[in-house]
Amino acid sequence: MDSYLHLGEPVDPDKYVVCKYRVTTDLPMEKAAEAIAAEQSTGTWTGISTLDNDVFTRLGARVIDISGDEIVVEFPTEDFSIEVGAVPQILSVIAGNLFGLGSLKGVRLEDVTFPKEILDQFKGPKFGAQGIRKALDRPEKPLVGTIVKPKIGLDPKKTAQYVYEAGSGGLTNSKDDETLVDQAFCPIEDRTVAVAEALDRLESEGHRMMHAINVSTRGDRIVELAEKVQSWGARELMVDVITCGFGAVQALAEDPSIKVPIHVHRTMHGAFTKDPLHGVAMLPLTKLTRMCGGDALHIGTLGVGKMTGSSKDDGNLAACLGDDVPYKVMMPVCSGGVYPGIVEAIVKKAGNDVQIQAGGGVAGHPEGVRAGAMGMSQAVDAAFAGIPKEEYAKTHRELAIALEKWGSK
Ligand code: RUB
Repeated sequence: MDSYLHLGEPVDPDKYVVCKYRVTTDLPMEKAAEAIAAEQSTGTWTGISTLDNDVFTRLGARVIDISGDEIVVEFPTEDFSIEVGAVPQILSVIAGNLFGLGSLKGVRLEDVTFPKEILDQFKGPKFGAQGIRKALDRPEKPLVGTIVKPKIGLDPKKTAQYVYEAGSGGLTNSKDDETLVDQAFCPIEDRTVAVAEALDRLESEGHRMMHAINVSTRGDRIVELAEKVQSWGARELMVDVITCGFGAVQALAEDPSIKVPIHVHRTMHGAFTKDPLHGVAMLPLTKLTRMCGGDALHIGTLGVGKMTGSSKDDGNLAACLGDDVPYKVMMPVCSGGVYPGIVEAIVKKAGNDVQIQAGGGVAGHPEGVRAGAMGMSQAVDAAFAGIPKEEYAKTHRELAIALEKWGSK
């Protein structure tokens, strides 16, 4: 039986799923790489009599590069299910048992690229960034939003009032937070109806806004819940993709009855994105979310907010916006410890194709939610116009107060 090592051989991006791993081990790197390739394709911890040469050659993974602690392993497309677009089996191959191999101290899936044959099995976003922009009538500027805070506790009426104040302060988006779905203190139907009324009121006053209602629930109920939430007036849905699964995003995105965008939160990602030497980087998660149809996805704050994980870009912006895949653009969402003083820094890194969101950075403004929203909206206007925030604050008091309270970067 030949080895899984094919070092130096050319990568064939049309016939293989190509993965980059970072490996920490006391083994020779060739041995560690072979252990990963074997475990994730045709091998196991010892030789087996039932593996013939033909199967090994056709289905065996191939280690094609080892550079320092990084290895590149390619998996034949035949190793993947012929179902139409199924992430679970893909993850079992590229991000499965390998993390538990005792011979390795750490393994991190840094990136994955899929051949056309697999990309074409997925439909991508139904609306995408442009669809969201069209619905908001905001063709160029960064979108600017808030997360209703406290993340749990407000009743439907107070939630709707928060949204109305935020929209009156100029925000384009608001959302439920990741832990709010259908609790007794804020039943999802009552919240959706009350928020829809607030959005209609804002529209009658000339302001377009979306609020994402969190429909994260069990897989066999999420479509039914989303259809109900949509019928109660929701203009956007939210799904916690890690806790619900990529299939949940895909089920909603591919369901013809769902006619509103899907905002994807990534809570729990930190369990495996945070450790630079073990787990899964955000980049593969971003690529899979776009494949499955997320219209907007949290990718962190590019190194300027509170959350770690994807503290710098790490290719996530390009994975949202790039035209190297056959899908609509997915709106990158920068959120987590955001306040007006760091909006300029985020726009400098992300450009204008971004949705910038602040929870505490709006609700914590000394003059309340509407002023907090105005501060964020003014910070985005300044960044979009290329005017330094300190200059803009001279004529925009809500921004000035926010800069005074939280400073800037
Ligand atoms: C941010 C918030 C979001 C975080 C999650 O609130 O509620 O859940 O964006 O972070 P605040 P990430 O603005 O008060 O920090 O997007 O990195 O998962």
